[in-house]
Amino acid sequence: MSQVMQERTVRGACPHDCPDTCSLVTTVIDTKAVRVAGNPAHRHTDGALCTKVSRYTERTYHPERILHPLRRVGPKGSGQFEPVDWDTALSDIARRLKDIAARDPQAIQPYSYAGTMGLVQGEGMAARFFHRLGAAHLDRTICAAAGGEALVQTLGGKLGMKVEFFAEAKLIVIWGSNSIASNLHFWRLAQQAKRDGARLVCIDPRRSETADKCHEHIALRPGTDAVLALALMHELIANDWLDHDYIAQHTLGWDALRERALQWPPERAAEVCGVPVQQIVDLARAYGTTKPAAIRLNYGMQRVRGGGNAVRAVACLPALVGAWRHRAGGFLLSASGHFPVDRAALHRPDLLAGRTPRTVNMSTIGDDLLREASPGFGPKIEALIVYNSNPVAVAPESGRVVKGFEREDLFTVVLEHFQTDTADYADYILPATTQLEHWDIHTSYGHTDVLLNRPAIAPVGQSRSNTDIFRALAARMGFDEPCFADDDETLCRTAFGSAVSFDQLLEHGFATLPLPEAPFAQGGFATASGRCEFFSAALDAQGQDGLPDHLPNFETAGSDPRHPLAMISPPARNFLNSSFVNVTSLRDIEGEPLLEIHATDAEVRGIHSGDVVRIFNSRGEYRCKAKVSARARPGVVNGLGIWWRKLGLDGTNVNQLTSQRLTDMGRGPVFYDCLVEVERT
Ligand SMILES: Nc1nc2c(c(=O)[nH]1)N[C@H]1C(S)=C(S)[C@@H](COP(=O)(O)OP(=O)(O)OC[C@H]3O[C@@H](n4cnc5c(=O)[nH]c(N)nc54)[C@H](O)[C@@H]3O)O[C@H]1N2
Ligand SMILES: Nc1nc2c(c(=O)[nH]1)N[C@H]1C(S)=C(S)[C@@H](COP(=O)(O)OP(=O)(O)OC[C@H]3O[C@@H](n4cnc5c(=O)[nH]c(N)nc54)[C@H](O)[C@@H]3O)O[C@H]1N2
Ligand SMILES: [Mo]
Repeated sequence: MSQVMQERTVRGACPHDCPDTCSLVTTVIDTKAVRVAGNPAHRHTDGALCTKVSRYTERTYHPERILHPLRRVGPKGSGQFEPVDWDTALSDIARRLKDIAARDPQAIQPYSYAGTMGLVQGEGMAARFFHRLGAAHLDRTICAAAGGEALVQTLGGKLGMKVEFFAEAKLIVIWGSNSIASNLHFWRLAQQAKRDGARLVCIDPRRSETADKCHEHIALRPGTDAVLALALMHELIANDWLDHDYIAQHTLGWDALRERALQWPPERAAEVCGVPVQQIVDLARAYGTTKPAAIRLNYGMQRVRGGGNAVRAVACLPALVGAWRHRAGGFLLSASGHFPVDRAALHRPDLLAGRTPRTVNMSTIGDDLLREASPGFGPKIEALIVYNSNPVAVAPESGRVVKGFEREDLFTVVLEHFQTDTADYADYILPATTQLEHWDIHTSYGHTDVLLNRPAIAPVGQSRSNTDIFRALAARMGFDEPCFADDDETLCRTAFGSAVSFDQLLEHGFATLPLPEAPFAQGGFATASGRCEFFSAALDAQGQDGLPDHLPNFETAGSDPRHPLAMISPPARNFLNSSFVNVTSLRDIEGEPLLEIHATDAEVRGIHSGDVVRIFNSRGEYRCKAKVSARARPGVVNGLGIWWRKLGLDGTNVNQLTSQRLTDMGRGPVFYDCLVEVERT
């Protein structure tokens, strides 16, 4: 007797922290998702997905998926757990949180980032829960804080070109971004422009996959982008490749910026950046004389001390040449400021009822977990609720982070799909649903469409969505405000209110924001002055330099003879931060953790490809295999991440070496501002 198989498709959204935010079509047979594909009807996705997300079913049905709540039985970090039922887990967690909250709710620390970018499974119900509790706030700085603040201070928000028009540009500068790895759908547009005759220039210390495919690669030293931008300005001024009219009408602080830029002739900049003078001169000529010219930044350049200043310097360039006048000219780092999200309705800060809890910076969680109570800091952190993040692997200076998570007097709850490095340190692990199993609604930072994600299958095992877990915890804490009864579809509708048609989202899976084709063609910047602020009065008032400048790295090459090499640790193509590292087919493509090192640096150290090396500095050490490679420039080693510590050679990863110092703006981390030494073991 043959059974009739029920096949259907469900439209969704890729939840991952990537500028592309793809529209997904999941094929379900009976109750099982069998295929996840890109939606051909969504222009930006164009029916294509990256290798990672096309394996999404492998992740969802992974044999190591956590399927029921787990309670710790071994020592912290040993990863030994026993299954418990939901009722036992939730009641015990609520009891522990109530005890702490009775003393001071600020001792309870949420810790979350962008495991899912969804507005609902992100902070939708979680923020309500923590606001009502009066828990500490988390400053979510780990990725984009410096660049984000720089955009706010220059353009007035996370605003920029509409990505689709890059296809029409005649010059595309890809600056601090490995688009092929981390922004694949943008790369398709860049290729289209290239076929139509555009010149592509890549600015990156690493000879990335993207650099390979551009006409020109400028391999500057990490943390020297502001210098390069100022030298470009110098040449624009010297050759009068300026749009004087645009500058006069739509910018602020030109005379002062001009003076600063004139201090950076290409010869001086070339010394600091470690690149040939001619490359700077040629790029300036191309940028000054090609129309339309478009710059695609991503976040690579802002993970150093002067990251905010660097982004500001680059963000000034389009106004100087009037590139914004054309829809295919200008600049894009993030588009997320275009979305009219009603965060107050979603997050309900009114539940704080006048309380103003302290804020802990996620980028210094290592130090902060080890801090005692003090008047400046407030109470010692007694409980940590982690969701959508894997801090033990991704936060800087993991030696300190691990020490913090090891504290016997810290109560840690981790909502996860897998037993990550962080989950190993939990007192309770709560099994969370994946994107195929829950509702959500998404903005994007690389395009300007809203996407709806509908559940394709029922929760796997006993997993529950983040929202469901926080609703259940709220009930056990006795929080009886009606907002804790909102279901996920209601939360999806709340995110944009009437600003976006929910019917359209239900029907198509996405909705395009009605935006002008060229955001600043007639000025109209979102700053206080309405102009592109070369000079920022707001920064000046904070005691910062009001003009963009070069702030050398904390750890500049040559400053420490014991640690002469700079290390950067950008994303691996087949992982998404530390997500997917446990998906076998993707890990097989990446192979193993590697350190790319230039032949000259390898030779003086007697290092050959395949040797196990010890990478070390004053913060710690980490072992992996070396790969002698032209992808590394002299003086800079590349440790592509972010591997799970427990899958590495010695139970650590690159973040054992990175520091907890913070960027000039936004209190962000400085992952790529890190000196090391490397030796053969
Ligand atoms: N496949 C894949 N895609 C991803 C991710 C992933 O892990 N894997 N991560 C996602 C996330 S969270 C983010 S934030 C983005 C990150 O992606 P991007 O924003 O593109 O930023 P990074 O990957 O940090 O760095 C991009 C490039 O900047 C270079 N770089 C390092 N230091 C400097 C510098 O000082 N100056 C310049 N000009 N370049 C520098 C690096 O070598 C790298 O090639 O990508 C997202 N997409
Ligand atoms: N050395 C170095 N370190 C870095 C970086 C670097 O370039 N170099 N990049 C930094 C950057 S840009 C970022 S954004 C951070 C990223 O750091 P994180 O935001 O922590 O990202 P992931 O490592 O992907 O971990 C996300 C976790 O969330 C889980 N998750 C996904 N969806 C859900 C869900 O619906 N519910 C629950 N409960 N869990 C879910 C996943 O299983 C995964 O383990 O790392 C930073 N760390
Ligand atoms: Mo990120």
